[in-house]
Parts: sequence; C-alpha cells; structure tokens
Amino acid sequence: MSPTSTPLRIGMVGYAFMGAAHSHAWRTAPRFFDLPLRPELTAIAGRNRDRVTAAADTMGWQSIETDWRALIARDDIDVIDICTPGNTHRDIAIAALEAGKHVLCEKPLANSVAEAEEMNDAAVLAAKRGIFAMCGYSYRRTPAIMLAKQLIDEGRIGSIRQVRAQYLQDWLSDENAPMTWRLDREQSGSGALGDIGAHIIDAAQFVTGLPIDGVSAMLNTFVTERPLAGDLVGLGGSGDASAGLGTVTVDDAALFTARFEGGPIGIFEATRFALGRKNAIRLEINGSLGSLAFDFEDMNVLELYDATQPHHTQGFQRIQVTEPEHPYTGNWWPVGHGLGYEHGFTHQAVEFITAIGSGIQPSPSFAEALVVQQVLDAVERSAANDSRYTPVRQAT
Ligand code: SOE
Repeated sequence: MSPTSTPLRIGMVGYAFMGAAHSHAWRTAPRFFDLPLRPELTAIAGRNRDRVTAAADTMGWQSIETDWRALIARDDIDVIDICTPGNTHRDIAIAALEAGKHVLCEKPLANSVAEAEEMNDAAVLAAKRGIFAMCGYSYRRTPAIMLAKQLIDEGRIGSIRQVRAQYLQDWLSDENAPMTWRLDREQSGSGALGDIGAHIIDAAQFVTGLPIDGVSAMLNTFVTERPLAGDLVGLGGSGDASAGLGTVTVDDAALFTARFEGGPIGIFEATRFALGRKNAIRLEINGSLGSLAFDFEDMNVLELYDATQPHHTQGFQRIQVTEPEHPYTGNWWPVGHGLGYEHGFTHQAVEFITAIGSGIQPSPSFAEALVVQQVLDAVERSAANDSRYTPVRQAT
C-alpha cells in the first residue's frame, strides 16, 4: 500500500451510535485499504457544546461546530456525513449538496417518499458537477452478503424463486424502557420498519438484483406509552414513569409479504421485540439450482446448498467467508480470522472514498435508497388498508 497524501476532509453531523460507528470507519479505512484519498476527521457538529466537545475528544475529531449550517459553510470540509435522526436528513443533505459537499447519509434516506425524492433530485443535479451522495446501507458491505450477491450474479443458485428476510432485535422488549427519538414518528419516520426493516429490504433487493414491486403488510405497536425519562442503557434501558408517559407513535414490529419484479415472492419481518435475538439479520434465498442462507449473528458464514451436486452428497455447505479471495477480507487478518459489526461501516467508507476519488457515483446512491423508501411507504399504505396488496410504485 502506498498511502496517499490527498485529504478528504470529513464533517460529521451527530455523534451517538452511528456517529461512533462512522468515526471508527473514517479512522480505520486508510489503515487497511489502499485509498485514492485520505479521510481526515476535520469537524463534528452537534447542538450541545459540552457533549459534542467530549465526543470529538473520544472519537478523534479535530474541531467542533454547534450548528450543522456552520459546518457546511466551512471551506475546509469536502464531505458531510449525516448521522442524525431521519427528520433532519433532507435539509442537511440538500444544503450540503448545494454547497458542493459530497454526502454520506444514514438510513433510511428520509422520513417520507416526498423528502427522499427531493434529496434524490438534489443528488442528481450535484452528480452533474462531480459531487456525489450515498446512503448508509452498511450491511451490504458484510463480506458474506457481498459473496451471496456474487454467487447469485454467477448463476450458482439459478433463477430466484423465494426470499425470506428477517431483522430481529430485542432491545425494546421491556415495556418500561424509556421513550427515545426512535419511538417518535416525527423524528424517525417509522419504527422497526424504517430502522431495521429498511436494511433487509435493501439487502434483499441488492443481493437478488430485483426490485420489490408490491407488498401486503401488517404493523403492530405492542407498547403504546413509555416513560418520558429514565436511564438509557444501550438503545433501551429502564424508564422512570414518575416523569410521565409519552405516546409511542411508531410500529414495534412489521411483517410483509412481497412480490419481486419478474415473479419471485418474499416474506419480511422486522422487530425490536424478539427476546433473545440481538442483531439477527437472516436472509434465505431459494433459486432453481440451490439456496443461500445467512445470519448476521454468525456473520462470517454463508450457507450454500447446491442442488447440482450428486444427490447423495447434497447438503448445506458452510462457507467461512474469511479468506483472502472473499470480498474485503484479504485486507484484514490472516486466513480464517473473522470480522465484526464495525467492519461493514469501514467497507462502506472504503466504497465511498474510492468512488469519490475516481469521480464516480458511489452505491447505494440516493436513487437506490429512494427505492427502499418507496417500499417502506407501500408497507405503511398496505398495513393501513387491511394488508391489501399495494404496488410500490404508483402508476403514472
Ligand atoms: C437500532 O435498531 C440499530 O442501531 C439501527 O438503527 C442500525 O441501523 C443497525 O445497524 C443496528 O441497530
């Protein structure tokens, strides 16, 4: 590796969970990957001066701003990295693109299709000027998910027939866990659906290469009121009901069946109430020649069933996706040593920096993220309409 000295100066907005994951990625990417530009953690923005100063210190940022507009106005910033709740994405992303900054925006792209369309319009205009935008569907960059896509593209499981996708977490199961922005529709857009369902929608469309055409959906909110104050532990924690209760305005769980372009069908489930399941992203894809299965709780493994093998030796084969010829893994540890959650963010940073340095559009683009947003919207419309089958894209 010959390290480049040309900097890519990052300005990040937000500094909680995703801010920490992105900071780690910007710091780590140039240490393991050969990049055309060297990311610099130039400035971080947040409204609370004390907290943003502490975050900058812990996460290695050179300076702070207390207003994202001031961050965008700076001449020494090339990229705006948006790690804030969904209700802020549109304004920050559009202002940044108009100011000539590349943008990396956390998922889901926006809180509505209308916002996502505006963001995509701004991204299309910016791309004409060589300024690019990407959305943070980081799980795409898990080596086993990349390998699944590669095997599907190579035709190893034949034509796709069925997709089974689940994203199961349990951090919200305690009905005493306090209200947070993730439970407020105004801020988050939706609940489990947009927060984690969006990831499996993106992953399913990404690996199969097929857009979802229509859905039949059901949403449920198990706990409709939660303490307004309390001790946050991780994303959940224990609330203090004496401070009053707030109304949960999002779904706790989302289920839907789907039709993909060309005929395949799928079933999706997203919940933060699956006790015992911590970050179980499960994908199973059945084709005409075989099947693939993945579970993020065993993220270094991809299972392949190859029905073209002699019948008496057929069975799911566990591929350890840790070898130098697998996506990204050769840049890390010697053979057989696995990767973790944070590596997806590092690979996402690598893809972003490589595309920017080459003057090409990074993926997932805002256009791809808009397609996910349209599926989220169709799920909500279907659920509000007694699960009626609902086309994702309205006929024009
Ligand atoms: C919470 O459910 C969450 O932090 C999501 O918001 C992230 O996108 C996912 O990577 C982990 O879980």
